[in-house]
Amino acid sequence: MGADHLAHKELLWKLSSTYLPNDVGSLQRSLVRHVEYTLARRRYKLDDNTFYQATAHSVRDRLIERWTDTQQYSAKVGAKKVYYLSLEFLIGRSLGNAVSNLGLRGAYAEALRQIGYNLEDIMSEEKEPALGNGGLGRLASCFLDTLATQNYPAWGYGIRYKYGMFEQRILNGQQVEFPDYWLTDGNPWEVERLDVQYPVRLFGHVREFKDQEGNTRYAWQGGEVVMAQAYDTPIPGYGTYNTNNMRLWSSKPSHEFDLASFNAGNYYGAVEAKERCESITSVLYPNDATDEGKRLRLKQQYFFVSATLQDIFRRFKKSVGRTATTKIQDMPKKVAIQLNDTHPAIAIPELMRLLLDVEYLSWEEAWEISRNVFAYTNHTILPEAMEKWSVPMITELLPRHMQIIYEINHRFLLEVQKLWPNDDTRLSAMSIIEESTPKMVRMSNLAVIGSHTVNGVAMIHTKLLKSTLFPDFLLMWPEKFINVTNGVTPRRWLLQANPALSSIYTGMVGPGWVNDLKRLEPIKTMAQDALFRQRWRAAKQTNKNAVVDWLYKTMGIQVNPNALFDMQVKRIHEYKRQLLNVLGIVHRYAEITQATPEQRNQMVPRVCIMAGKAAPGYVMAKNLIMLVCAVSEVVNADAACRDLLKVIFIPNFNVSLAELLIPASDVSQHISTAGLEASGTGNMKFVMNGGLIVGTMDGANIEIAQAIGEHNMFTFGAKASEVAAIRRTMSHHPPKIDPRLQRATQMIRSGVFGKPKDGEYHQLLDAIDPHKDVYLTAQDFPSYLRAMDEADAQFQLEEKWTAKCIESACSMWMFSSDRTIREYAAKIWNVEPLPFRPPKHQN
Ligand code: GPU
Repeated sequence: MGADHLAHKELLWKLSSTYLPNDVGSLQRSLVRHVEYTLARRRYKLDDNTFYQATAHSVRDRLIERWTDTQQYSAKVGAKKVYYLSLEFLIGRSLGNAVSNLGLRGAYAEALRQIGYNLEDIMSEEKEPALGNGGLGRLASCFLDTLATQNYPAWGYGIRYKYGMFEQRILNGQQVEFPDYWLTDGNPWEVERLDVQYPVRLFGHVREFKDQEGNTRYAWQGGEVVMAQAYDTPIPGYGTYNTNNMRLWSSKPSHEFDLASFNAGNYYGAVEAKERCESITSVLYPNDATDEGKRLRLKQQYFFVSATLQDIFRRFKKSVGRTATTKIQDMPKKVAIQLNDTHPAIAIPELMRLLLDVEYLSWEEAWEISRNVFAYTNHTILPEAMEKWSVPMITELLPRHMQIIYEINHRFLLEVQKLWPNDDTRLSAMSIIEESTPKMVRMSNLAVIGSHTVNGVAMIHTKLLKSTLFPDFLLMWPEKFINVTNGVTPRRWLLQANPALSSIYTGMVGPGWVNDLKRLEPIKTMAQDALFRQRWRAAKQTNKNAVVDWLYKTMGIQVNPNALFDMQVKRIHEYKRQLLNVLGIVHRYAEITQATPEQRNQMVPRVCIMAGKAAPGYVMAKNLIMLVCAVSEVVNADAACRDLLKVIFIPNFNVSLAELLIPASDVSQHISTAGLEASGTGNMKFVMNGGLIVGTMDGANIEIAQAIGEHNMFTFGAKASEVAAIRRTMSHHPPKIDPRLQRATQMIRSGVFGKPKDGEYHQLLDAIDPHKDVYLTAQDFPSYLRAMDEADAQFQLEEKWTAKCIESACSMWMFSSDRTIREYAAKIWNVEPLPFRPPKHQN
C-alpha cells in the first residue's frame, strides 16, 4: 500500500467520520438544504407535503450514518446474523418512528415550529406503506423494531410490492377495493441498491451429468431469467446506534432476456414478456390466513427466496473468505433463517439446490447445513390456510426444486418406515406429497421436515399445533416443537401512539420503561390512588376526544365522548366472529327501542366501532361489512338511540388508524371461536393502552388473562376443549335458540336494515343455524351478552373500572416483542446482541 493511498484513506476518514449535528439550528439548515437541493424547490410558499419530504430526507441522513456504521461493524466482527424472511412487512409510517427512536422528536418539533410547521401535521402527510395483510405482517415489523432496539444483528427480507394492500372504500354500504399505489410521491425511506441485483430463473429444465469424481450432478438450465433489484430501508433501534436493514426485492427484466426475445424479431411479444417480469412483484395478495394457490403467488415466493438466499450466501461466503478457519459447513454458526409461516418455505429446497448444484456438496452434508439454518413459525391451524402447490405447477415453474422435494420426501419417508413399519396411514399423513389429483406439495410438512425448530405463537396455539396439525411429527421429534408467544413493540404502540399515557409512565418511573416494560409493574399499586386514577382517566379522555374529533372531521359523525368506546378492529373473517358483535349490537338496539325513558336512563351509552378489510373474493366477509353499514345507518338515524348507541364502520383500517383508535378504547373485542385465533396481537395493544377485553379463551387472550388477572377480563364462550364435542352434537341435537338471538335475526331477516337483492343477510344468518353453526356463534351468543352486560355494569363503577385498567396495562410486560425476541434469540437462533458504539461522536 503506497503512502499516497494511506494519506487518501486518512483524509477520507476525517471527512466522513463525524456524525451530523442535531441542534435545532442544524436541523433547520438541513431541512432547508433538502428543500432547495434534494427537492429543488424555492424557499417560500411550501406546503406540508414538501416539508414532510424535506424532514424525511433530513432524518434519513441521520439514519444512514448509523446504518452504514452498524452494518460495517457487524461485518467486521463476523457475528452470526438472523434473517427474518417474510412475504409481508406492515411497517406503517416511518417518520414518527424514526425521530422517536433517534431521540430527536423534540428537536425536530422545535425546529419545525420555529419556521411555522407542526411536526404532527407533517407526519400525517406520509403515505403509509401497507405491504402486509394483518397480524402476521405487523408482527414482522414489531420484530424488526425490537431486533434493532436490542442490538441484534438481523435483517428483514421481503418484497417491495408496487401495490400494497388495497384501499378500502365504502360505496353504497359495500366494500369496494381501489389500488394502493403507495409510491406516487416516491419513498424517502428506501435506498435503491443498483449494485445489488441477482438473476432469478423460472421454468427451464434439469440436465443430468457426471462430475470429475463420477458423481451424478444436476444443473437447472434454460427457461426465463428475471432480475431481483434490492431496495434497503434502515430500521433504527430505540435509544441505540444500532440500525438494521430491511431489504425488499423488486423484479425487473434482465438484459439476456431482452436480447433473446428482441432478436427473435417478436417485438410485441418481447415487450409483453418484459411486463410479465415486472408483474412478479406488482401486487400483495390480499388474503389473510387463506390460501389461493395462484401461480403468480408461487412465482413471487420463489423470486423472493432465490434473491434472498443468493444475497445471504454471498455475504456468508465473503465472511468465510475473511477468516481462513470458517468453511461452508459453518453456515449454521453464522446464519439463522426464520421462515414467517410457510410463505417462504420454498427456501428449503432452494438452499439444498445451491449447496448441491453450485457448491457440489453431498446430499448428507447439504441437508445437515440446511436443517440447522432454518426454523419455521406457524401462524394458524385453519385448514383453509395450509399452503399447497400442485406438483404439475411446481414441476413446470421450478423443475429442479420438484426433484429435490421428492428426494427430501423419499429419504424422510424411509425414516418414518423405520420407526413405524407398515403404517401406511401415518406415512401418507406425514408425506410432503398429498396423493390427490393432481398431487399436491404440502408446504407445512416440508417446513417441519426442513427446520430444526418449529414454533407456535401462543401457548394454546402451540398445544393445538402439536395435537392436531403435527401429532406424528411430534412423536418423531418431540424437542422440535416449542412455543414463543407473540408480542408487540411498546415503541410504536405506546410511546408513539399514546403520548398522554406515555408521559404519565415516564413521570412515574422515568423513560426506561420504553425498552423495559417490566418497569411499569410498580405503577399497579397506584390503582389505589384516587388522584392517579383521575390523571389516568384524563389521559384516556384525551385519546377519546382525538377520536371524537377525527370522526366528526372525516366522517361527519358526532359521538358522545363519555360513552363506552367499544372497538373490534381487525381483518374480517368468519372465525373472528364480527357477526357475533353485530348481532349483539342489533340486540342492544332492540332493547333501546323497547325501553321506557326510565330504563333508557339506566343504560350505558356505547360507541361501537368496527373496522377491517375483507379479502376481495371472500363473499361472507363482504356481506358482513354490508350488514354492519346497514345497521349503522338505521341505528345512527334513530332518535331513540341518540346518545345511547352509535355504530360506526371506519373504512380502510390500517396501522395509522390503529394508532389513533387503540389508545381511545374502553373495551375491545377479541371474540374468535376458541381454538381458531392463533394468538392475536391487537388484544395486547389494547390492554397496554389501558383498555379492557371482551374475549373468548383463545390465542393470547388466555395468557393475557393470566398476566392481568381473570377478574380484569370479560371472558365468555365455549372453551377450545369443548368445541369439537359441541359441533358433533349440534347436527342431531340442535340447541334451542336464545330468544334474544331469535329476535335479532328476525329483525335482520325481516328487513329492518334493508333487503339487499341477493339475500346477503340470509346467507350470513343461515351459517349460524343451530344445526351447522360451525363457528359457534349462536352457541356463544348468551354468554357473549352476559359478558357485555358485565362490561356495562363495571364501566359505571368509574373508580373501580380505572383501577382495573391501571392494573392490567401495567402487567403487560411479557407481551412486549422485546420478551418475544429474547426467546427467539435464546431458544431458536443462538445469537447475541452486538451493540455498536460510534468511535467519535460530537453531540
Ligand atoms: N395470521 Br397464517 C395472519 O395475519 N395472516 C396469515 O396469513 C396467518 C396468520 C395471524 C394470525 O391469524 C393471528 O392470530 C396471529 O396473531 C398473527 O398471525 C401473528 O402471529
